Amino acid sequence: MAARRRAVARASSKTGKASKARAKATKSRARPTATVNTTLKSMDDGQVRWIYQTMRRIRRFEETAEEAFKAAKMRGALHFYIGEEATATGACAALEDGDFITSTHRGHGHCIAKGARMDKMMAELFGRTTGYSGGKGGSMHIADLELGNLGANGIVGAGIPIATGAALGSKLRQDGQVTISFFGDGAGPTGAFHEGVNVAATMKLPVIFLCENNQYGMATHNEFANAAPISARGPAYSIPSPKIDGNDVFEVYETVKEAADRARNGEGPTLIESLTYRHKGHTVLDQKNYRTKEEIAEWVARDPIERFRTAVSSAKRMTAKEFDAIDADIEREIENAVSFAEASPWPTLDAIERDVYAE
Ligand SMILES: Cc1ncc(C[n+]2csc(CCOP(=O)(O)OP(=O)(O)O)c2C)c(N)n1
Ligand SMILES: [Mg+2]
Repeated sequence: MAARRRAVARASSKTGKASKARAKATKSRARPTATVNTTLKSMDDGQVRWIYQTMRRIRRFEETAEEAFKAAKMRGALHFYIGEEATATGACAALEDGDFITSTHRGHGHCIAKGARMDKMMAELFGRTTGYSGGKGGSMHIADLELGNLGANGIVGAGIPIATGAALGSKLRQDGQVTISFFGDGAGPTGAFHEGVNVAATMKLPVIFLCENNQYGMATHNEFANAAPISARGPAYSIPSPKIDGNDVFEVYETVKEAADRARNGEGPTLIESLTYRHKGHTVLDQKNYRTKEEIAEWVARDPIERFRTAVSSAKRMTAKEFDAIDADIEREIENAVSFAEASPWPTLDAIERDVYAE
């Protein structure tokens, strides 16, 4: 027992050193202001507002869900996207109505960025019948086919072949629609990744494989689990595979827009590695003892929402008052979402088998 404890202590001190070294190696590489401004100039005021609104909605939705969880108002697992908001938001900003996404277990951000209603999402987390899955699915089972959201997914990597299938459908229908598959670095080693990407590349399907490399799959560092970086894999499938700063909403937007244009022009898939970080643990219950305080602080300092606010304020596209007004609107939306969820009924026992089998 003592020997095991010593081994664990040795391993975690090694992890700590590696984590400190990584924090040093990933020092902020902010893009030149000129590049940010070019993208910002190409956006109209509505788009700029939408990006801020969306990132703030995601953040406040999750902070509120965490409070509710800690107050024992909801059960199950919650995986927070806080810190990663720029990736879903920049990506969905580059899509058109009618395009599709597949999501993951860490899916609140994808759902909100694709236009999901926060009241129906909150009700789902609270386990109420008015939720997206009638209160029986919870956080990891939110889909909205009308919005083109083909669903969150608790199985790591499982959204990848679903996205390939959706893109095959688009190619056959010639509907010009594009699908984004969001997945984590932890899906890199799965068979589903290789099968899904290979079929899409072979058939030149209109799909974007967007890896959110938040650097950890549970407590495992991505470099430990993946033999080669995700962005090094494009040549193996003869597709582009750029690596981008996933906390820079403008860079995400530009990269996904280019990939979507390629897809719509029949040039096939793109694999994007979006480097980001989750501020919180793997789930709401994570002890976070596999990352150093320094590493977390380094990434919190690169908060995508703060970076966006700074860029937009310096370019004089929005004033502090306008930002604050959006924040106040979102507070009201969140309060309404919680009231809606709390006032909604629980599923009844006789509904327990409904939706399990197709009727
Ligand atoms: C096929 C499969 N294997 C293992 C798990 C358990 N599991 C849940 S989340 C997770 C880590 C996923 O890491 P990543 O893909 O990087 O996503 P992140 O949580 O970092 O967003 C694992 C291993 C699972 N849900 N599905
Ligand atoms: Mg990860």
